[in-house]
Amino acid sequence: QLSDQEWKHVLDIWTKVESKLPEHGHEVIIRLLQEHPETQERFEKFKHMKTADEMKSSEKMKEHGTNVFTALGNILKQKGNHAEVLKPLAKSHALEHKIPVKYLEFISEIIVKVIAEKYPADFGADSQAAMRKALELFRNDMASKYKEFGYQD
Ligand code: CLN
Repeated sequence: QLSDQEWKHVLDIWTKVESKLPEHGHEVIIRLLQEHPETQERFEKFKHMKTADEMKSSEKMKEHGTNVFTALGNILKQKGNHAEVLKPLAKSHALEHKIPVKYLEFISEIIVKVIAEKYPADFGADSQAAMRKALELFRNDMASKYKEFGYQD
């Protein structure tokens, strides 16, 4: 679990992210697919895309980035009491999309990297550490739900 101070770091930086949420969400998805091409195969609607330019001009991908970042923001705002919000997400990612926890690690690293690039002055070492911890908590709780749903990656 995170301390009050750590949650404050997480939610303060998330307020900045929300000022350009669709753009940042879009960028994270593009970077994920570029850096970890195996993740692209999981997306029926994106797996045909060949270049980063194609991804950048895709409104569909931007919309997906928006959905992912909106869902993540809703989870972070629960400050760890996220069981209810997490459940449908764990269910779809385990049973429908078949997403290994490893891929959640990939996207977590990219989220921290992209925020650090966009907001260097507001995302210092303490905030980065707090965000990493929040994303780790999210992943651990996703992993336990995966088990409940009988999904092994
Ligand atoms: Fe995801 C769909 C939130 C990481 C693969 N994802 C969705 C939806 C989200 C969402 C909301 C739509 C509703 C639903 O199906 O459920 N995803 C998140 C959040 C994270 C996340 C929050 C982590 C921060 N998702 C991932 C990855 C994984 C993945 C670990 C592969 C690489 S990143 N997600 C999917 C896929 C879909 C999806 C394949 C279905 C997309 C579609 O066809 O519409």
